[in-house]
Amino acid sequence: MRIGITCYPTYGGSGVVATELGLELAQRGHQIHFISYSQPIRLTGPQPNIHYHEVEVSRYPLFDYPPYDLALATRMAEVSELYDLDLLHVHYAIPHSVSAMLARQMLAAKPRGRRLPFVTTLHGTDITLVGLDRSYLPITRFSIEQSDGVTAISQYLRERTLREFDILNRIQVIYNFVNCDIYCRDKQAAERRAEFANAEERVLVHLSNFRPVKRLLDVIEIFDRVHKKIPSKLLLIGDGPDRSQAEWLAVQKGIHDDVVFLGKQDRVNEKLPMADIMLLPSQLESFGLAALEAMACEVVPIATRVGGVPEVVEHAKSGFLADVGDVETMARYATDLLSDDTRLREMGKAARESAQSRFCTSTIIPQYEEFYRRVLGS
Ligand code: GMT
Repeated sequence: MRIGITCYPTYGGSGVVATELGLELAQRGHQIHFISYSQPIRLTGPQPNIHYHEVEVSRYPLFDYPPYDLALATRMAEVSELYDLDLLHVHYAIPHSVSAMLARQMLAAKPRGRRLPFVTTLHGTDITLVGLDRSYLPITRFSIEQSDGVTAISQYLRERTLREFDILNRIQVIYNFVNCDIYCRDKQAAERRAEFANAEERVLVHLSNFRPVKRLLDVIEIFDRVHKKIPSKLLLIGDGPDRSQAEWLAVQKGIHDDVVFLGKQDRVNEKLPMADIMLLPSQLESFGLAALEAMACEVVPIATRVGGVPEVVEHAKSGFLADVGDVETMARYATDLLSDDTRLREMGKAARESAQSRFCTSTIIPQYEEFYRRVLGS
């Protein structure tokens, strides 16, 4: 198939999923065309069957708000025509599904008009935060309803979308995935870990875009409590609005030297296996891709019992779940686990086993291929 993929190319779960999906589909022989305003962060270097088309948004003094959605729609239609795309797959409804809808209309209106179906994958904040804003809700609902196929990355998100958007179309759940051959505890992990921690220290990790929904300050609070009892380091992967507040909190608590801000990383698979535990104390997660990637690397997630996270992390088996803001309980789970080497390794293995058996690429990618075939009516 020839598939156009559009996503936010920046540091965020939906862009990561879209890029990894494109890479996996390309490996299976599909022609993948990424259409976006910059190259997705996990798209590093040239790869067979992968093409990238940049969307240029021209600036004009009149445009206080340059119309990216329109430039995107134009580029989508152009690329679809030039490369004879079978369909467009957009990740994150706003504004991508609106642009895809316009591109579909543009191609249909041509003299020898042709069908260009589009699939929308809902990721989370496009529904739970942004989508419920009154200024976006009607257009988001409309573009979802207009989609030729809609998928959601968890049951939670599917149900919430159906309930709050009162949407008529079918929404299929296709879970996020992880490539367990790439995400694993490789031999080099121990060497890399030695750069940050000595042999007696434990390593905790957090990976996100440091937005308020991730509750980065809770990560520091939890680590502070763990650090008082167990020699340890905290690795923070990512960057975003809450970084400087977190840095200050670490300074106030006197743990700044043991909190390492690694910044945005594109090879997360090389960083995660250095850790023993991942902290994900989010206010809300429709899925929690970071937890899944950690699990594949035998890193035990300690997360909040919110959104779709309980569909990914099984409490006391493949990780631990607690209430939002309950830093005491999360710190206790971490301290207890880090004090028991055998349990820590057993749970790490159970986490990987769960990631492998339920969310591996070999299970999930064929579900997307089947979904596309259905949308194309073949
Ligand atoms: O919150 C983020 O990390 C970014 C956001 C996005 O859409 O880019 O993530 C959402 O999609 C991820 C990939 O499907 C999910 O793993 C996250 O749980 C979801 N975030 C929220 O629901 C807050």
